[in-house]
Amino acid sequence: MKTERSKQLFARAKRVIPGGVNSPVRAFGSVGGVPRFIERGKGCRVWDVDGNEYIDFVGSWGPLIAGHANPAILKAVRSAMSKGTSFGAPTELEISLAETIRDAVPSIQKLRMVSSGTEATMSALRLARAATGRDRVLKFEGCYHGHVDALLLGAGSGVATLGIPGSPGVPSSYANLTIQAPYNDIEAVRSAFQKWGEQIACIIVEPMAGNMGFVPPVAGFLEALRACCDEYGALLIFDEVITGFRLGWGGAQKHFGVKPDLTCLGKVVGGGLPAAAYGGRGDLMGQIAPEGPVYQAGTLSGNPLAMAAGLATLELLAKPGAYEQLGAVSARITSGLEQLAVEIGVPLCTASAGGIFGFFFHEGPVTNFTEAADAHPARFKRFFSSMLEQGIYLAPSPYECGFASLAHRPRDLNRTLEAAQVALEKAARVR
Ligand code: HOZ
Repeated sequence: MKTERSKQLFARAKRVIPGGVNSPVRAFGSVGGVPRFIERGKGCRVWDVDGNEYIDFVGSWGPLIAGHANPAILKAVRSAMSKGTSFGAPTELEISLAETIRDAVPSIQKLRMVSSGTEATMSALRLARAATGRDRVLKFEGCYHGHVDALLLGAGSGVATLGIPGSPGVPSSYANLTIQAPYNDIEAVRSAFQKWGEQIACIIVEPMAGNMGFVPPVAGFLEALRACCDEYGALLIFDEVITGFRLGWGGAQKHFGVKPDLTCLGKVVGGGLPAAAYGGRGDLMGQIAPEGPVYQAGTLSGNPLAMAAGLATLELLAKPGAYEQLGAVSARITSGLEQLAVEIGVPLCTASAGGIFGFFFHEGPVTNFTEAADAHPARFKRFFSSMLEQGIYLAPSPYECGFASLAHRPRDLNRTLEAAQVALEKAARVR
C-alpha cells in the first residue's frame, strides 16, 4: 500500500503541530506506522491522500453514525450555512435540538449545548460540586471523560494508549480530590463512600465503557451506583458522549432503566460538527447561569451548523429500524470475529451493543481496565496493521471501541471479515 503522501504530510505536520496531530489518539502511537491523512469520505468509506480506500469503523470517533457525507445531513448544513455560520445569539434550531434530546433521554429535563464532550463533562462536574457543596469526585479506572483536569487520572483512550501517568500540569491539590475505583467493582465504590461519603459530590461513569476497549457494565452495577449516590446525597453523572443516541434512542440510561442526575452527550448529537450537551434534573440545571450562579459559557455553543447537523442525524435515527440495523452491523462483526478466532485458535473476546462493538485478544471476560490491559498488545498491533493494509480502518489502539454506521452494508461486512481472517491468522502467530 502506498503511503508516501501521508508520510510527507505527517513530517510537515510535526514541524508545526505537536506530534503532527490535533488529538493524540490520531497519532498511531501504539500501533506504529504512519497515520493516514484523509482526503474524503462517502458512506462507510474514506480515502486517504495516497488514493487508498478504507471501510471505516472509526466514524470520526463516533459522530458519523449515518456515514460520511450523508446527503440529508449535508443538505441541512447547507441550508443553515446559507443563512450565516454563527451569530452568538439564540436561534430556533438550538431549541429544536434541545427539545428532541429532552424528549428522548429519560433523565433530561433541561440541557445546555456546548461544543465538545470535554466541555460537557467539565461543566457537569462543576455543577455537581456547586449543587452539593462538596469537592471530591469518584471516577473509574479506564473511563475517559475528555481532558478535564480532575478526570485525567487513570483515564482510558489516548491517556492509556500513550501510557501517560496521571497528568502533569494538574495541581496535586486538585488531583487529590479525585477518587478512583475499578470499573464494575461496587465494593470498591462502597468502601470509598464509607471513607469519604460526606465529601463526594458525584460519581461520573461511562454507563458502557468505550475508552478501554468496549466494556459493558455487569448486571446491577449501574443500579448500585444509583443507590450509593442516593444513600450519601451525591449526584450520579452518566457520561453518554459515546453511548448517547448510539446504543439506542435515549442512550444507556433508557437501555438499563437507571436515571442519572446529570448526563453528558457529544459525538452523535453534533452529527459530525462540533456540538455536545449536558443536562439533567430541572432543579440542578436551574443553577446554571444566567438562571443561577454556576458559570459556563461559549462563543460557538449552539452553533447553527452543528445544530442542523445534529437534528438531521437524530431524524435519521428516529426512523423505524435504524437501531436494529446498527445492532445487526455490530453483531455481525463481533460474531464473525469470534467464529474466525475459534477456527484459527486465537483467544479473543468480543462485545457489542447498538452501534458499538469491541474485541480483546484475551480469553475474557474483560470487566475492568486491569483485565483490558492484560489483553495481548502485540497481537492487536499485528491485527490492526494487517486490517489497515487490507483497507479496513479501525481505531489505532486496543483502548478504543468500534463504531457501526447506517452506511455499512452486508458486502462491507463480508469484506471486513475476509480481511479479519487474514489478520487474525497473522495475529495468532505473534507469541
Ligand atoms: N474520545 C475519543 C477517544 N475515545 C476521541 C476523541 C479524541 O480523543 O480525539
